[in-house]
Amino acid sequence: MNSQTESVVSAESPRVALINDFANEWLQKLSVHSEALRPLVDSLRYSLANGGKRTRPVLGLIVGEQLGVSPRHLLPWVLAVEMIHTYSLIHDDLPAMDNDDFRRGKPTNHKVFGEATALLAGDILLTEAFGLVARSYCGNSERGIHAVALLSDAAGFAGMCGGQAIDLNAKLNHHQLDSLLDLHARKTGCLFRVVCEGVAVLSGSSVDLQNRMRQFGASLGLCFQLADDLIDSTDKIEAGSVPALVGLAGTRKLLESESNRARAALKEIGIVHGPLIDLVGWNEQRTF
Ligand code: GRG
Repeated sequence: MNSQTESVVSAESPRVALINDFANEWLQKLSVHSEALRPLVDSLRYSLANGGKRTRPVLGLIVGEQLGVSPRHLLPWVLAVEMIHTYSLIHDDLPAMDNDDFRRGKPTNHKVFGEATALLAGDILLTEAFGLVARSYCGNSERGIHAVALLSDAAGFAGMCGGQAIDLNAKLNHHQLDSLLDLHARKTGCLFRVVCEGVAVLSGSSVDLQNRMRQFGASLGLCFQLADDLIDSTDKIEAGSVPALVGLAGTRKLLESESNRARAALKEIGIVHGPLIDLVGWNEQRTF
C-alpha cells in the first residue's frame, strides 16, 4: 500500500476528521433534558463517535469531490449512511442476532449499556438518519426526497435488512456462490451503493451518471465484503462464507475480478486515477 492509498482511510485523513466532527456535532445537538436520557446518549456516543474506519462516508465524500460537490453539502448525507451502518452493527451484535461480545476491540454496545438501551440506540440512529437527510436537503425537495427513497430501499426489505434476514435463515447453508453473493450485495453492498448513488442525486448529476455511480458503489461493496471474508479467514475459514465455498485462492481471485469491475465502472466515467481508484486498491490489500 502506498502512502497515498493509506491516507484515503487513515484516522488522520482530513475527510475522516470532517466526518468525526460532524458526528460529534450531531451528538451534541441531542437535548438531554432529563438525566434519564443520559445512558441512551452515552450509548449513541459509544458507537457513533468512536466509529470504525468510516469507509462509507469517506467513499461518499470522495465521490462528491469527483463530481465537484463540497464536503459541507454532503456531510449530512454521508453521516446518515454511517448512522444506518452503526445501527446495523449495534443490532447485529445483540443476542437475538449474532450475539457478539466485542466489536472494534471493545465490548459491544449492549454489553456496556444493556440490550434495551442498545436496541433504542439503533432505533434512534435509523430513524434520525432519515430526518437528517430530509431536513438537510429540503432546499431542493426533489433531490432530497429521491435520496430518502434510495436510503429506504438500501436499508430496508430489498436491502440490508432483507440481506440480514436471508443470512439468519440460511446460516451454514450457502451452497451456491450466486445466492451467497446476492446476500452480500444486499447486506453489505447496498450501503456502499447508496452512498455513491445518493451523492450523484444530491449533486444534480444526470441519470446516466447516477446509474454509473450506483454500479460502481455496488461493485465496491461486494469487494469490501470479499476483503472482509478474507480477513475473517486468517485463522479459520468460517462455514457459510465465500472462502468456505471457493477457497482462499478462489476468494482472492473473485476480489481481484470484482475490483477490476469497479475500476472499469470508473473508467467509463473518465476516472482512471485519484482517490476513488486508490480506495479500490486499498480495499483489495487491506488487512483490517
Ligand atoms: C441488524 C438490520 C441488521 C443488519 C445487520 C451490517 C450487518 C447487517 C451485520 C454486521 C455483520 C457483518 C460482518 C456485515 C457485513 C458488513 C460489514 C463488513 C460490516 C463491518 O463494516 P466495517 O468494516 O465496520 O466498515 P467499521 O467498524 O469499520 O465501521
